Amino acid sequence: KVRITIDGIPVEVPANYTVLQAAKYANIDIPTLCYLKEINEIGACRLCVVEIKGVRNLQTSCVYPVSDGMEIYTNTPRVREARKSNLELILSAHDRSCLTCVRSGNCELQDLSRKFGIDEIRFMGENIKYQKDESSPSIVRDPNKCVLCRRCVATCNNVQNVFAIGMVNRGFKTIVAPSFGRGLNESPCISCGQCIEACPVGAIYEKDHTKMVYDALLDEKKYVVAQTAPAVRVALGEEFGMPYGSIVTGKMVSALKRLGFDKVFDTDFAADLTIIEEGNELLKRLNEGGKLPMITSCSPGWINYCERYYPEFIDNLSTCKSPHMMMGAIIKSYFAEKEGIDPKDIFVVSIMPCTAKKGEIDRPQMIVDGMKDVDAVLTTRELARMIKQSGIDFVSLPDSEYDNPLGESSGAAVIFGATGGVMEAALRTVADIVEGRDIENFEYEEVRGLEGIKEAKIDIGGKEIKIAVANGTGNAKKLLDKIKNGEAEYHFIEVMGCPGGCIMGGGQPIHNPNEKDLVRESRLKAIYEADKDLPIRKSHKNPMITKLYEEFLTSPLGEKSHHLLHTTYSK
Ligand code: HC1
Repeated sequence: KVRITIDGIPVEVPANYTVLQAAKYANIDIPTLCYLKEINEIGACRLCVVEIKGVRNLQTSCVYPVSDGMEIYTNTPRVREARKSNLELILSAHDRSCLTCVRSGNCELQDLSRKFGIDEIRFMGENIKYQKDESSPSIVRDPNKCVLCRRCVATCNNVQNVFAIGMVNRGFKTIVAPSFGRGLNESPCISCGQCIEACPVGAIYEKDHTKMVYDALLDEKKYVVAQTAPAVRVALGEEFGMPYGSIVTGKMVSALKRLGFDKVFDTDFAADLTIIEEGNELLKRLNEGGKLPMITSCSPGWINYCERYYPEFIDNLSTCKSPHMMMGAIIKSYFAEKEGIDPKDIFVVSIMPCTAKKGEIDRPQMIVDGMKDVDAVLTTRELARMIKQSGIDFVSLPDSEYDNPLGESSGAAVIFGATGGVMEAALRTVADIVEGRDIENFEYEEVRGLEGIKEAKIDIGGKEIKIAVANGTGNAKKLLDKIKNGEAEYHFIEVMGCPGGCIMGGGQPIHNPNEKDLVRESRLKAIYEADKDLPIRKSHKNPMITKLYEEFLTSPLGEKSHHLLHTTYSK
């Protein structure tokens, strides 16, 4: 520990702290823009400058280490003037069309400008006009809004290990972009959207599908069906000022009905269906000598990563489509048949915490009988925007139930939204099938929590099953490298593309990323509470799933399942 003073207040802090950490500890607020805890600590924006006694120049507190006896001043006229000038310099080169910006009202730069009382900008920046990059099916890049903080670059490279974007050109011409002037679609981008969550401004955002959905809702010939992902229900409320991790399932269903959807189904139903198909696929591979370890396939960011970086593991991927794609296929076959609707008139909208799902719906391998399973994907943020635009008072909405026959689901399906959830859901079912009984002890604590990689050995019917769970593609890389190097062996692996799983997907409400830990833990807790609240907590106990097999699919991994619910990948 070292003893220091900050603005005259004596504090004792660990010797490895930076000045910024020490100030936070002393409840003194220092503004930051480029700083992203443990991910991007580079002192680039210079908004966090402080005065240190005996040191001539102002120092960036996010990278300056404390030392014993240090006297720090965070609020002198010199500090205030320097921060204001630095902010004005950033603003001078920024496209300040805030009124039409997707992040207006939730922009760190806007907040800082207000906080610093910026009423004029004294500098003339080099305002080069760049074209937006709209080449990706999921993500739009607008270099005019970029403040060069590098938070997206550090997240893409250091957290996700994707290396899709970097700093290109020099001086005033510097921008964040894929290399060689390429569009995101030609880069290794996996569409996970973690860059969006890291961006302090509106320089990266999801591709808009709201217009397409409004058009479908207005089209009298279209039968418009919504389905909602597990993780949306524990985050949507945040867009309306509700506490992190509020469970708003019933209000969300009410809002979708008010928006005019003909039916509101639950992707969780299809998560249960996925467990039946994937559980049986695992047992088949274990018993008949198929490719192991089997790796889950529900996260399209992860699938993109595997195809681009680890094609040698493609045969390890489960052939199951992700739950929302299975749901689309079932809506356009089973449900259409039952209701006597021409599937070509059905428009399926997935409400997802994910940006990669926007690209997943266009995969040619997913087309069934010439039709897309899902027609549009709205992120949690886009749905919130539609609700606000429609004048719906979300917080005071009553709860509504999902429609049936595709609205009933188990607790096992809800936990899909958190890292380890798909694994636990699969174990709940596979163990029951193998042991031929209703196992009471079905909460697998070993696979819960936010550790980047979790490993366990589970006894199922006297056989030891080695499992692993990775969240975030950076962790998936570490796990796959271990397997490749012969350092580890598993039977079954869950990979989710985003750190924390879908609860932290690239389509979720954006908060200051330095509050990420609290957000993640709150949503995680909510997911397991939602599981506990449900009367049925194992996928194979969902009566609507049993009915679906009886009335339509006949058997897991059967002919119809293969046609509708399974897919292939590109090497
Ligand atoms: Fe997910 Fe999934 S859990 S991938 O994280 O398997 O996006 O929530 O919808 O499809 O069910 C996301 C979440 C989601 C699918 C399911």
